[in-house]
Amino acid sequence: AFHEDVKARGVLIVVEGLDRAGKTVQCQLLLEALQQRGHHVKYIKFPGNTTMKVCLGWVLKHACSDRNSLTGKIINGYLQGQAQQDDHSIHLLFSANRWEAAQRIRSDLSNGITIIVDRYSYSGAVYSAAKENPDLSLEWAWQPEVGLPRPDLLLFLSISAEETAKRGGYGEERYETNAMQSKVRHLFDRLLSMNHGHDIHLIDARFPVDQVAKDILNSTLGHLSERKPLETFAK
Ligand code: DGP
Ligand code: NA
Ligand code: NA
Repeated sequence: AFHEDVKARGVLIVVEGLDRAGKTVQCQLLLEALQQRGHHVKYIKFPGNTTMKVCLGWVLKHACSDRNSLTGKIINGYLQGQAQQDDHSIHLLFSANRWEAAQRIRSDLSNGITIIVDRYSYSGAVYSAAKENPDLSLEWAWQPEVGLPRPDLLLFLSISAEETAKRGGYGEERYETNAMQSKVRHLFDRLLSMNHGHDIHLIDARFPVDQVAKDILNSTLGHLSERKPLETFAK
């Protein structure tokens, strides 16, 4: 029976990248493409309860993270600049927001549902480390992620901070400045070069939406028959 469960499990796919790399739109297109191929797919957006500027209606319809969770509300106020938080404290709240969803991710996967995750532990570590608080290194920032479900596939939408800045004015959110985004990009590169033991596909996100979507789908199709047990982020 154990082997039957493993065989039937869904695939955990994470999409990461800078603000305005196109993650949410690409998550939507991937979800639709996989559904058309007959897969049972869900979408989760982290952090929960942020202001959704892209595809608002679609996100609200499909997102299964708890947008009104306790941590989601605090994170939202922080991102909107309505509340100050100690760097470590808000870091742990972002992580807690992912831990709140961990059990549901596990059970959905074991029920054969493939999950597309819009930002995950990688954003968690790099956005906090980019603050250059001397007591908050990338290594420290990664630790609360240890033990969370490890994705089968990480799709990194690769684009420079300069390129995303050209995509129109940033919104009002706390981290949406050029200086912050270039630090974030640098730290993403550092974090991705550490071996997490899973596949990472760099997707060139400078191309038009349709081409990026094609690259993402091609990267994903090879992973849908994966039958290994779900792993967690190791120490
Ligand atoms: P988004 O709705 O995807 O644009 O995310 C909102 C902002 O929050 C974005 O600038 C990235 C940042 N962010 C996402 N996850 C985390 C996290 O775990 N920790 C920190 N510090 N920032 C995060
Ligand atoms: Na954002
Ligand atoms: Na987004």
